Amino acid sequence: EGFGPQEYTGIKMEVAEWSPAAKETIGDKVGNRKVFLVAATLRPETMYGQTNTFVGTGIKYGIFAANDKEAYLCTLRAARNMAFQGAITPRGHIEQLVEIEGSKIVGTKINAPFAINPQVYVLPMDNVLATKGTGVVTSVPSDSPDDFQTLTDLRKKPEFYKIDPSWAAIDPVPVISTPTYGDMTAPAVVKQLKIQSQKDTKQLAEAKEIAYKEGFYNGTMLVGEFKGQSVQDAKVKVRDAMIQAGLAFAYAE
Ligand code: A2H
Repeated sequence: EGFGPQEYTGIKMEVAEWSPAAKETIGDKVGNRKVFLVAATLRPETMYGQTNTFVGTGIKYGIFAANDKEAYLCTLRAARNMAFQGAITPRGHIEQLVEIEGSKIVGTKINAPFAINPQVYVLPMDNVLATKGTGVVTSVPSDSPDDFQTLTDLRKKPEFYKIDPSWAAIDPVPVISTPTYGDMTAPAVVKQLKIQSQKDTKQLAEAKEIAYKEGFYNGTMLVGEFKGQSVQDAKVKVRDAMIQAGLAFAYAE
């Protein structure tokens, strides 16, 4: 981090069913356009194991026209970047159809590209930064310590987080095997570092580093088209396959 642009994959997750609060805010403002939540990820090869999607409840999002047929939900900052990178057309121009708070998006059901669980719910995460990526984060609790700990917190205190427990019902899915941690790298690292909650941000940063390196350098795919291949090989192939299928695009910042 810190030097040069970060190359993300923008994952397009079509809305299958809006939460009641989102439905009310949106009304007929998006017209006939299909709406996609767009998440920024550095690990497209983990999308098989997506179990939720996270937003920040205090973050302001927009729904932006991407072209005549589609609209993207992300932060205004990300939409501007997309417009300058050509992911939103016409290049350099943005049209915001709706402004919506993260808290209202929670409970929305979306289609998760390439995932073993094809439909998942939007949930709140404390540590989503408005200043990074799109403000939307795919949850892959098998391989991301932050995602695993957030899911654990949400399951422990659904009332506190104002969620329906059924939205957090999908268990982590094994996607990548690593020699040191097995089929569930993130839960193993979280346990090893004795992390208790999302608020343990220092230990979570360390866990993220360990899990990322172990997965990238030593991981093997357990599922999908590139099963049996190394993560280093599969990463680019999964990304290209998703882009080819119209389910993702390159996003840098
Ligand atoms: B990654 P970097 Cl399986 N706020 O995707 C907080 N976190 C954000 C974010 C935001 N606004 N936007 C993206 N992210 C997360 C998958 C994943 C990720 C796995 C394992 C590790 C991992 C599934 N979540 O990231 O600061 C996204 O989570 C560890 C590096 O730009 C994105 O990739 O390095 C990652 O942080 C980008 O973090």
